[in-house]
This record gives sequence, C-alpha cells and structure tokens, in this order.
Amino acid sequence: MDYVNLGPNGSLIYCIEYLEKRLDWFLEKLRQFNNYYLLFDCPGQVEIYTHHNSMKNIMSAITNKLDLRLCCVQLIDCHYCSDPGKYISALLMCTSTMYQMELPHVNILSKIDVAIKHKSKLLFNLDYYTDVLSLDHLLNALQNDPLTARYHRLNKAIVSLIEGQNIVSFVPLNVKDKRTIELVRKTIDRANGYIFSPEENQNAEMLNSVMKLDINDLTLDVLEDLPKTDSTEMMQN
Ligand SMILES: Nc1nc2c(ncn2[C@@H]2O[C@H](COP(=O)(O)OP(=O)(O)OP(=O)(O)O)[C@@H](O)[C@H]2O)c(=O)[nH]1
Ligand SMILES: [Mg+2]
Repeated sequence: MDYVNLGPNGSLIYCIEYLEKRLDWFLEKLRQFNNYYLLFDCPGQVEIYTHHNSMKNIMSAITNKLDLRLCCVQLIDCHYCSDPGKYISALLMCTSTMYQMELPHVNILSKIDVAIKHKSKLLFNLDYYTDVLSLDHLLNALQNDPLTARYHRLNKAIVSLIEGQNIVSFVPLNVKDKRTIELVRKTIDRANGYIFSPEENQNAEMLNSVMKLDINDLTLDVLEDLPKTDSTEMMQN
C-alpha cells in the first residue's frame, strides 16, 4: 500500500492486475502441482469477482492452458440474513459473480451456527435463506422497513431480476460441524466434476445421503457444540 500509495481496496485490485500481467510466471508455478487438488483462497473483495476482469482472466487462463477444472466457491457471511436489504444485496452479488466468473459455482452461507443461534431474530426460517424461497416475502419486508420502503420500485425490479435468473441458492456451513463441511466438499466436488473421476471411487449413494442433510436437523446438534461467546461476538461484528 505504501509502495503504490493506494488504500486496501485499490491495492488488492493492483495485486490482481499485477498477477494477470505475470500470468506466464503464475502458470509455470502451477504446472509443478501435477495431480494435486488445488484451493485458491482469494481475498474477500467483491469487485474482483463482480465486474473487474483480471480474476476472471486469470481463472480462464488456468482452465484453458492447464488441465484443471475449476469451481468458484463464494462464501457469504450469514449475518447478511439479519436484514432484508443486506440479504437482497448478497443475492445480487452472487448473481453478478456467477455471470462474471463463468465457472461452475457454489454459494455458501457461512457461519450458519451464528444464524441458528439468533434464529428467533430472523424474519424467516433458515431454509428460506438457503433455498432462496419466494422473494415476495422479502419484498414485503423491504416495504416495511422505513429505510428501504421509499425504493419500492427499485426493490421490486431487483427482486424480479433475481427471481428471473433463479440461479442462486446456498449450502450452509459451520466450520465446527463436520456434516456441513462434508456437504460443502461433496457439493464442490460435484460442481467441478471431481466426484466423477474414476480414481476417486466416489459412490453416488453416499453422495445422496450427504446431500439430504436437513438444515432443521442441523439446528439442535450444532447448538449443543457451540461456545456461547463466539456467536455473540460474530453477530456484533
Ligand atoms: N462462528 C463461526 N465463526 C467462523 C466460522 N468460519 C469462520 N469463522 C471465524 O470468522 C472469522 C473471519 O474468518 P473468515 O470469514 O474466514 O474471513 P477471512 O478469510 O479472515 O477474510 P476474507 O476472506 O478476506 O473475507 C475468523 O475469526 C474465523 O474463525 C463459522 O462457521 N462459525
Ligand atoms: Mg478468507
């Protein structure tokens, strides 16, 4: 940041553009990892994925020039469920990212333990948020909030756009619950095609049993395991 005299956001964009300009170097580094399952932990800066082209170009080069099948995994903090306006912005962001990145895509609602802990404060059941059920209810909620009520036509247009595309849903993740981690892993492995590779010997029956994980079933067990302070802190952040 000091070197280029930019703030944190600008510096991240600068880094991604820098990497794009040195793609040959990056691809050469990646070629050393033959037969690896690679995870790229990318920075949580939305514009890199919603409309700036460098990340998309980097991922596209990896897919085209190396024999790698990528999947984009987007983690959305569940605190976005605490407010209809925030939730709708998350849906919009996921939709934009899915179109921009042009990759198989998995959206995850992370820190779901926090939402479960505070679910009495949520307007809807958790499956409403994970499955992105009828957005009419969300539109009503936006209408009842003095902050968003005046933008009714805009809200309606956004809701209709998201419903029209109908491509966003979320897999729940609590880092302390192995079942959700397994569900996330299987969903990603299915999206990138890894589950179908012969050497993996994955079995469809097992996949189905994991995919049936019920978010309501998750509720009770997860709550028992949770240290109380964690969630309260997270909710305040
Ligand atoms: N309660 C709870 N906390 C979590 C969970 N997953 C991560 N955290 C905590 O959330 C904090 C922030 O971690 P992340 O959300 O992964 O964010 P990050 O990777 O640091 O930042 P960016 O990727 O740049 O957004 C850390 O203290 C984690 O321990 C979860 O499932 N439940
Ligand atoms: Mg991170």
